[in-house]
Amino acid sequence: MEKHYDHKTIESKWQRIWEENKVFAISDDLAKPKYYCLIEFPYPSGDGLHVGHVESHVAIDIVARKKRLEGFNVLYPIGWDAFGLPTENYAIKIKQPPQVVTRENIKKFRQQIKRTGISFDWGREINTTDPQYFKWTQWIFLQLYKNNLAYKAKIPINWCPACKIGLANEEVIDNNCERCGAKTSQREIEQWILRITKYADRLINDLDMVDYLPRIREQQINWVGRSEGVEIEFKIQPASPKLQRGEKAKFKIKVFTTRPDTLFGATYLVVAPEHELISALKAQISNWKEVEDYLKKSQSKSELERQENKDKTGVKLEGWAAINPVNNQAIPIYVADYVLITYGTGAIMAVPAHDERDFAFAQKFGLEIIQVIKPATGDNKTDELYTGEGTMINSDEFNGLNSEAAKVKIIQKVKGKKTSKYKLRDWVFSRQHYWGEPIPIVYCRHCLENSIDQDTNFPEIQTTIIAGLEYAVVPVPEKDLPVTLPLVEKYEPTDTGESPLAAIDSWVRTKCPQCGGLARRETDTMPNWAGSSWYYLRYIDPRNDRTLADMEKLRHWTPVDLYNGGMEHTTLHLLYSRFWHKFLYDIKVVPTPEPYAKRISHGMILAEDGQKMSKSRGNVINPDEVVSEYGADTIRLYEMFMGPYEDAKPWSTKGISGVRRFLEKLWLLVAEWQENGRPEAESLELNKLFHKTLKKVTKDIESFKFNTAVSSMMILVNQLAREKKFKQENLENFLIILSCFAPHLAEEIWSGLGHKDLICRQTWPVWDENKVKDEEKEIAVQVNGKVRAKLVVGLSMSESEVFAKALEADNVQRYVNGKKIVKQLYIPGKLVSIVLK
Ligand code: ANZ
Ligand code: ZN
Repeated sequence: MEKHYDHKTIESKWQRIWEENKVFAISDDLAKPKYYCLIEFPYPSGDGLHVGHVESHVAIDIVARKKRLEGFNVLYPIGWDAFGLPTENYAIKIKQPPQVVTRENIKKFRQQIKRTGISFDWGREINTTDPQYFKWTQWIFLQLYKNNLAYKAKIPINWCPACKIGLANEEVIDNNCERCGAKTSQREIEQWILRITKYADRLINDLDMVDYLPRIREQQINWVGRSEGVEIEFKIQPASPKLQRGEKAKFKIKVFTTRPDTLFGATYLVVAPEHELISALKAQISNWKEVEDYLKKSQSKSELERQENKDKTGVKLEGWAAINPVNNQAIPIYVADYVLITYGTGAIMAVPAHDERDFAFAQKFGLEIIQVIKPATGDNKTDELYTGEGTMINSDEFNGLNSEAAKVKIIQKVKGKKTSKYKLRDWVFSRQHYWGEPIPIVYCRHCLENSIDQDTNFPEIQTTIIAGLEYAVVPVPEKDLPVTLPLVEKYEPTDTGESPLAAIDSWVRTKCPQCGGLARRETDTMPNWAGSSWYYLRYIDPRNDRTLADMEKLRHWTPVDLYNGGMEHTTLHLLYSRFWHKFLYDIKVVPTPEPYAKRISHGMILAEDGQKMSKSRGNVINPDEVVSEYGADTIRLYEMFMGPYEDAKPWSTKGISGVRRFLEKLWLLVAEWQENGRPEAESLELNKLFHKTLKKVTKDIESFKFNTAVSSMMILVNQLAREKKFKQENLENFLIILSCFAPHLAEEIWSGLGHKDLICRQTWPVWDENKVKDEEKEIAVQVNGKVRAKLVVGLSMSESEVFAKALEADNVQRYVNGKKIVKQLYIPGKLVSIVLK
């Protein structure tokens, strides 16, 4: 073996050998246990690969390689999430079709990824912009349409004047466009919308079937935002003269509340500015002009502004009153924009003594505040806001009950209807852009006329209005898919807000698939989320042209066993793809109700200055340069060594040199060991360390603690360098585990030892449990200087492991009890000392 570690030659050599031998293609042997691991497929931007991509690719590569060595049939695929606005904008700028730009970008990404030695099965590469792929994205849309889960509606959308695009709520951050930062406004246009709300309950409940990181799970639940409450009806009547006995109230209104126990404290009622009651009452609203002005003003505000507004605004509907059903009190009605039409029933009973927003409003407008709940313990100040549960007061026959019990009784008394409401809105699915999947719908005037003539024969058809004319909505037949994008000169969005496709007459005009008459195509395209909502299914059967993936294969491979992605888009991507998956499950196209059995996330890699890497800051690290200078094995090992996998961590050039030196040291020591005739007389200590390292790395990979796995391998190598004598068998076992992290170097040394087969085709080594048994000792745990517990710990346990174990001890927990720890100290083998504030 050469003494010089020449990463360039070694790395390209093994990459070529792996590729030529299709080493990472899945096996057809269905008897082998399967393991499907997945990274979020990258968006091939013009900027090329990012060190953040490398981080997650490598981490899951380590898992994939280990699983293969353990005898699993591993699917670890890669593809391209290639539709999207940056490509479209860049294409406009350089006057090249997005198709060409995408092809170039993918080429670059592919090369860059291959240089990092990831064990992807390249034979399954997919690309969301490939018509053979998006044919099935369109097919899924048609199934959604047929199942009444896709509909058109004119709704206010968030409009970005710079991108000229409609944005979903989640793409607007603080009233600014998520993409370009411009201030967004509201616009009403006809949009395709997917009825994700129908799946709201299952999107929460089925989380019990999967293993997601707790914060990811929580975000799913919060986004759906289920709230259990009650609808209560209030009668509406003229403020004066009062209704005569026996005379019926003309109007009723329903409010949604989560606190029916506070009904006696409801001192006014509020409707949202868009509530239909307002126009119904209009004729007898004596201050109509004032009301109308207010409605106009609130129209210009976005939902977010309205929710956040600190200074509550509103106008009383003079001339009307609502009747509180629990005590028949007449209370005033207000219109105020802190109540949203899109939530609950768009109307509330306001309880200023117990709700913060109502409290602020009542104070400003001088409205009555009646306290009806007092804290079960403690003092009782009536002029303060109290939002908790407690004991009922000022509530007639319910006084003295606790508020939980009163809830049930009050609901009974006023015949309230229990119901759940959700924060989740239906998914706005249309985009007015070129570079997306065309929505496979055609609009036909003839079909509309025909259906009117012979209405009995026609199935119920949906209609839509385009430029003032009514059309029948005709889904493109499945046999005519894919609906492809026309190749054109111009991709610029139009000022009218229509998709650039609308300007391409030859494409828009088409034959109606139902009647053969002249019809027009839908010109909106799908959002980026579409292609990524089902791609993991396509990897399983990427070239199938009869169905999106063969059911037998899906039965074998789904669900995905391990799914990794960044924290940023976790919530929506998971929500959308879980929704599609559940729908596909309902129509019996996939065999499981959930797509991903386990989900983890990696932390962001920051620049050396601790900031987010960005072109404008000029602090971006290009992985290509690092690979050239230090080698793929070094960048792989380094990124795993940087810190805990889920944490954000800054790049360090010093750190990467250190990792490179570690590999050089290992290389050299093996070369010298061979030169010296492979002396095998290892010490007992070293022998134990081999076994401990095997165990530690195995366990660490299984719990995604890659950084500590690397450091324990470093400790072993230091010991090898010191002792210089070790058994070949132990060295080889170590090389096998190292091959997950630094696969090129491991293959090269392995073959240098005389092996003809590949290291990545070996078997994961086992350790001797007798040799890893740790010496144990009893230590004392002190809290504020007093011994509170005794604890048995392993002497090799790390400080943080010992602290964690100490804090778990019952008696320690009792004393700590949520208090702030100001200092903790561990004297190995003796004592833990915890100092509380
Ligand atoms: C009376 C009440 C008394 C309320 C009280 C709260 C506390 P979550 O938990 O988010 O579902 N609400 C209902 N619909 C609304 C709308 N369209 N716009 C703004 N606010 C609305 O919140 C439910 C509570 O939010 C409801 O319960 C209602 O106020 C308000 F001490 O009713 B509550
Ligand atoms: Zn037709």
